[in-house]
Amino acid sequence: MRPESVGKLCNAALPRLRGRSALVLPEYGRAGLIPSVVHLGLGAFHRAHQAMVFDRLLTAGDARWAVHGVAMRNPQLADSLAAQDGLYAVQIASSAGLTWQVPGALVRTSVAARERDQVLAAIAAPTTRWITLTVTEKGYGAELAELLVDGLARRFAAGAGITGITIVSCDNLSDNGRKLQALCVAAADERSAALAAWIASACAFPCSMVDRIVPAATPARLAAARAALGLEDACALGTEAFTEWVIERRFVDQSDGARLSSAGVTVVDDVRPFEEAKLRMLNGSHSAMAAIGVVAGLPVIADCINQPCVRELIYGLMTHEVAPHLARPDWESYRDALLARFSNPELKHSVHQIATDSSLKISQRWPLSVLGQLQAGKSFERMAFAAAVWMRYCRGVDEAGREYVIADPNAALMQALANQHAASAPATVKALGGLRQIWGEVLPAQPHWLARVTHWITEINAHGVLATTARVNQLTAG
Ligand code: CS2
Repeated sequence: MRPESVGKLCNAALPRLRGRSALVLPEYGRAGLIPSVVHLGLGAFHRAHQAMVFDRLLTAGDARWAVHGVAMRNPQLADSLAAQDGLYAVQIASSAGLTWQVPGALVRTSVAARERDQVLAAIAAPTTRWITLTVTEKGYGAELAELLVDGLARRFAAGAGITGITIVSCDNLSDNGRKLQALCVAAADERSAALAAWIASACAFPCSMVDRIVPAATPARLAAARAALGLEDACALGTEAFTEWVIERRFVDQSDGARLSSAGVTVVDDVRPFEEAKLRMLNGSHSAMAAIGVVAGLPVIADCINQPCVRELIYGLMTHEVAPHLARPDWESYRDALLARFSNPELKHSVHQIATDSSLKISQRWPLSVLGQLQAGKSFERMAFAAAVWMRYCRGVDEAGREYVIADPNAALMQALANQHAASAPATVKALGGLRQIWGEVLPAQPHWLARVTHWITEINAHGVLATTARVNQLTAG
């Protein structure tokens, strides 16, 4: 017998969901909402982070935060969301238990590669006030610049009375607002100096730090959504209770700052202390655990941090090698909160997901801590070990002999270098540790750094990653 068919999550199904326990639904009418925010990079993170802030603003009665979500290339999610009227369920896992929320901010979707004109029209629409972006580290190139500048040029061409847009990068890049502004202004300048000047002066590019752990959806999560809603939801996802958005006070409409604050966003003059702490403490630890987890065969972050030796390593890394160089004052409580977040058993955050694009992520996450330790004449053993595990990760085969795919634009190079030199730790370090786009200019020329990375590769090859983790802890104890 075929299983009884259940309906699909959509506007018409909302009344049926009212009254279910541990489920929060949109309390505002969605039908007449006109998008004021264009989001580029419609994926899990945006839907569990910025879209939920915009949902709070809509709930508070400010109708100007509905979202037109744009997938850059892949139509699958955008089409599934469109079939559900932009609705999806988010499972929120805290120590108090599991709750569900269906945010209602997403009211329209497009695919940039398929419906470019819709996206340009949305950027040019006078009702559009904001653009947010989660296009990942590798997204900040010519293709993005061209899309944004095409849209902004159309807006500019409308002439007198047109306002600029607040354009907010929500990717894990240091100085993300400045980088995006420079990219757009340079691309515009190739077409017209007037357009470039208008973008530079009329649009605002605040830097922002975003934080919420949002693992990619799994079939288990979709099944949990079906059980919780009594409906089919092809777009359900899971996240933690913690969420943080720190944004620079730099808006086209100055009153946006107060509005965002009322929805739980921290608006500051300088994002840097928050951004640095997040990139180096959270993301830095994540990348270290991702490499350890893949090579040692621990599938999710909670498996890694629940290994006492990994926990000790990450605690020591944050305390002794990362935090001394941060300006964020409350770093001890930030660290302790991170350890608790990493061990959230419900998240099931895949180490492979975090290891994706590692060649583009590490430069933001590790080298500045190592340089800080070098300058201070302090130990960087844990960082050297993390670098060594990453080089072992580049081989594409774990310690049990299982092969895995390295999802990275530089995968072919990484794998070739790692395997070509697998028999020699110094040669591995010379090849992979010499990649300046990852390690910068200084570290590839630091003999002590290279020697310690070489040492840990030798140890990993002899004893395995987890036993070597314990050795790093022993060496650095006391
Ligand atoms: C992770 C981040 O995949 C990764 O590289 O480190 O996505 C991390 O989960 C988020 O930045 C948390 O805010």
